[in-house]
Amino acid sequence: MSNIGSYEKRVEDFSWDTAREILNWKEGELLNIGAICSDRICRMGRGDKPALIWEGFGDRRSVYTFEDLRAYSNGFARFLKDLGIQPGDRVCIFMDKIPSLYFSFLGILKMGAIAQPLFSAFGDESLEVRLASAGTKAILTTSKHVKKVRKVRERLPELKTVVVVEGNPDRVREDEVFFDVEAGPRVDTFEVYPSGPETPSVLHYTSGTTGQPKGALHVHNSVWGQALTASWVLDLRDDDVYWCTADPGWVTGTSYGIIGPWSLGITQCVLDSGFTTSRWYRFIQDNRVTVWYSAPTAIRALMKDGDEVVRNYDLSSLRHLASVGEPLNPEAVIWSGEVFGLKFHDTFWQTETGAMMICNYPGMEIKPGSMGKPFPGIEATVLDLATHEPLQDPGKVGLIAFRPGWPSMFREYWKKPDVYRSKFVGAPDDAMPEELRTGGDLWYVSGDRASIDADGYFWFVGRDDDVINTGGHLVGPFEIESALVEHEAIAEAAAVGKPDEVNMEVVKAFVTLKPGYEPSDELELDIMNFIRKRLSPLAMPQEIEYRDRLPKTRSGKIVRRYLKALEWGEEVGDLSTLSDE
Ligand code: 6R9
Repeated sequence: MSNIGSYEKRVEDFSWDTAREILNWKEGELLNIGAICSDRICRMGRGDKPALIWEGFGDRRSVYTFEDLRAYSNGFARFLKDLGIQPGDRVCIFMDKIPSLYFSFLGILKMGAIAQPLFSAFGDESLEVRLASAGTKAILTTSKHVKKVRKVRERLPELKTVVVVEGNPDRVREDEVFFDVEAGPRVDTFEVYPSGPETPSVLHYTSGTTGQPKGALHVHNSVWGQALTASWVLDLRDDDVYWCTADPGWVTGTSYGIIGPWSLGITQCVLDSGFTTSRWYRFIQDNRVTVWYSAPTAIRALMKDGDEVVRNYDLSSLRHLASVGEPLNPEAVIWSGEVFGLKFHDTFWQTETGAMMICNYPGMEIKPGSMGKPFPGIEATVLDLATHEPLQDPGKVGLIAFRPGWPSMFREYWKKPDVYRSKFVGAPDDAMPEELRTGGDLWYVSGDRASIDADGYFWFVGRDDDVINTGGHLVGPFEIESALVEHEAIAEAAAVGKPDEVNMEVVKAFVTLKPGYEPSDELELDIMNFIRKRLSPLAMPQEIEYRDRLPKTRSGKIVRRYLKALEWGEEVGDLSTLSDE
């Protein structure tokens, strides 16, 4: 029997109190994610249980118990407090998936600051934009990545402290601090910050179509959504060994690579080495992984390497598989059923939603290609593209929307109240704050299109904007275009997603050159590297097309929509009619 049991019954009887019951959490108890994921598990007598099984490149392997997690997160909390970090300050975590990432994440929350995880493959420009926006006070990084911080530090007056948590202490500069939590004395007691449900916890940057990335701010109350979905969708149980393949630089890696599983006291494992099919299968085999949460791009890459290699490993420990981040194609669901004897269960959610929203549940029939049904307690619909009225007819395509008020909903875009407001429709502006808590008549509009079939299953259609989804990672075209026009040869640029067999989409750039520059393969490589270093390997265009001019609206805005339609072989319409709508 799965944790969820009957989906219909859970929908009928739903209350978020069930999350508190599962954790045995009583009203009046401390609500701090850092403590809930470590101290609380120890207090319940499970301190000796492995919390983190970590493997890196080569043969590096460590196992940490919940007691270790408690002591090392205390270590970070105490250290940051002694440095003068205040509750509410933003503390960035900029490192690979090393154990200190996990310890410091909980430590930051324990001392009341806001954790701002950033993907370690980000280049200096991606880093700078996000640190400047958040007014980040301190950054935790490693010798491997500190160079990128040094490059931008003088342009970030609010960034007071740079901490190197792993690497060579002798190479740390005078204006930086070295802190190796495992080398120091164990910190057995730390007075955890008395956060409440609405105390900010995590700040995740996510890309939109226009402007630079926005910081989605979450609060400690999110834990109820993350814990309950981890229990009912991932079906996590006490004796599981769980593997979430996502990096905590992205929301899946925090909501389901830290908070959800550890709030339930589940053992999880982390693989901090690049992707190869054999390494992944060996990791599952050696650690006897039972529940595996991954992404369509990874599944397609495994598929490409064939069925033969699967038979070289003993993957019989696996009992439940789930996926997130991009449309999960029916072939991948069917393939996994054949080779693993288990179907991947698709889940749909966003940085903004903080937890799973539309899912396939253990025990419910999977329709391959469908994202499943709304999580119990979540009111979901599709809205008419023009009128924003909920659509009644099955199969009609509209905008996926959710009734506000679920515990893990983002509470703001950092310092961008107008953009936040613009994500909600259905009520006058002044009704906003109160309605956000109660739901009222408001809908949160996700920015994705879908239809709902007669059985209530949701079918993903596509994004409603120009954001590029490459291998489950969102990249904003504006950020890429801004970086492109900083290249000496480029006059104008447009970035769009182009279809890709494994990654679903990859970035393609259309550029016009400044006088005196000629298109060449060499220039193309130079531009690609320029973006890879400044932004990230994900944002790097896989193809650059030189053009004499770019399609524009009458007022001179570049029309990405047109270029994208060309790439996808869709109807492009008559350019002369383009207006500024
Ligand atoms: C958790 C996460 C969110 C966007 C979302 C949508 C796409 C996520 C999906 C999916 C189709 C799924 N997306 N899950 N598309 N099927 N099951 O990925 O958060 O990085 O904010 O991305 O990803 O476009 O709006 P985030």
